[in-house]
Amino acid sequence: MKPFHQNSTPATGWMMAWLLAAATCSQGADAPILLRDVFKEHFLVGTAINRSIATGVGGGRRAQDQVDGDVALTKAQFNQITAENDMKWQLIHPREGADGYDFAPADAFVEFGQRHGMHPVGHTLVWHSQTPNWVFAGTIPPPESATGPTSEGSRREYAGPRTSREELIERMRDHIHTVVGRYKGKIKAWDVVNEALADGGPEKVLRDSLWLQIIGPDYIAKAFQYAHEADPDAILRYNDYGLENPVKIQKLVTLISSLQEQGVPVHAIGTQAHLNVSTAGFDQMDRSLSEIARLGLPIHVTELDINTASGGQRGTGADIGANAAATQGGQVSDADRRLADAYAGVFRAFVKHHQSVEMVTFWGVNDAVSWRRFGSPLLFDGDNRPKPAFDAVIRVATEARATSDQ
Ligand code: 9MR
Repeated sequence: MKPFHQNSTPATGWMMAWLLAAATCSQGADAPILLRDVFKEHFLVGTAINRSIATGVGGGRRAQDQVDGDVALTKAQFNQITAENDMKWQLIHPREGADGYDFAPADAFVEFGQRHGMHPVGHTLVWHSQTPNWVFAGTIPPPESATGPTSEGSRREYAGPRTSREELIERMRDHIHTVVGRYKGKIKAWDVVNEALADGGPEKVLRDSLWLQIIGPDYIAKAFQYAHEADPDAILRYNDYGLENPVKIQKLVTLISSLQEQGVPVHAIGTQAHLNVSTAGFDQMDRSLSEIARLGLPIHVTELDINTASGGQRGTGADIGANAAATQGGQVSDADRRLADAYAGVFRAFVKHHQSVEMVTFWGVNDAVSWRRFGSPLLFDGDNRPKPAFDAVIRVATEARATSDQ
């Protein structure tokens, strides 16, 4: 029995009627076609949402009518939501101390999910990125090796005097207990540790983050233990990118098997699936899911998108530093058709592995709000119109139902 159940929300209002009509498959069906419905026998279908969608307030990059459209599309198509940014440490806990939390945007996100019968997922408790400096700061001088660029070659998070192992553990425990405790029973799944695996060759398993340097490798087990203490019923995920790469999958197996041997409460694997149109497809995803499934845990596809920018066709990284370059250069030729083929392939793999895959979350509602917006990586364009990739994904569901009815 899968721990998540499906939920549907009635559609109301002219905006919804328009969206539902627009989202009807171009092959000419009468009823509106909704991702959350067509895959309801297989997995939840979700999306990351930004603050404008959660609060319904436009005015930044998206005008009010565009935000209204984004909200309507979210409510119509998806039954699960993830906070794209508002639960990251930098935003929810920017300052030290009990008064240092800023819960309002995260509360709005959770309420949005509750109001519309969608499962809200928490992202993310412990990450090397988007963690404010005060978390790592103290009086211990940093080692000399910590003053240049990181061994990952990316921007160093914080290079000043550091706190002690004991104090950082205490800060992490306070953060996790407070945040998970606040949403106990409301948020059913959490990304507890995000992107702790190193990129590159097999010799280094863990990313050389400040968490690792100051606490040591047991920071990961401790984070899961604290989250479990705060909400024993929550599904606790380990989440990472690049799990299409056999070397990275091997590191995942090393890390998770070791946590399992220690009895650490890791309940699901999150595979981000930030893919590229030249390599994404059935074979790549089938191989990746088969390997991850060997850990015996449910799989959540947590941040799905497929980049069609020609500058982004190498590698499977989700490092924000590399992203600017990865979305340059215009789109690959025949991008819409290639995107449709790639999405059809990965969804065929999700359906094949539906015993393991409990949830598939797109990283954004439409191309205009995507972190990779120049790579037009999603199923809906900036006006919330379904692209050929939407039709291709729906066809996979139709074929899967036809096969299971035979
Ligand atoms: O989509 C997010 C973007 O708005 C933020 O600026 C960025 C900051 O690091 O994080 C993006 O989301 C990331 C997610 O939290 C973790 N996996 C990689 C995602 C894309 O960078």
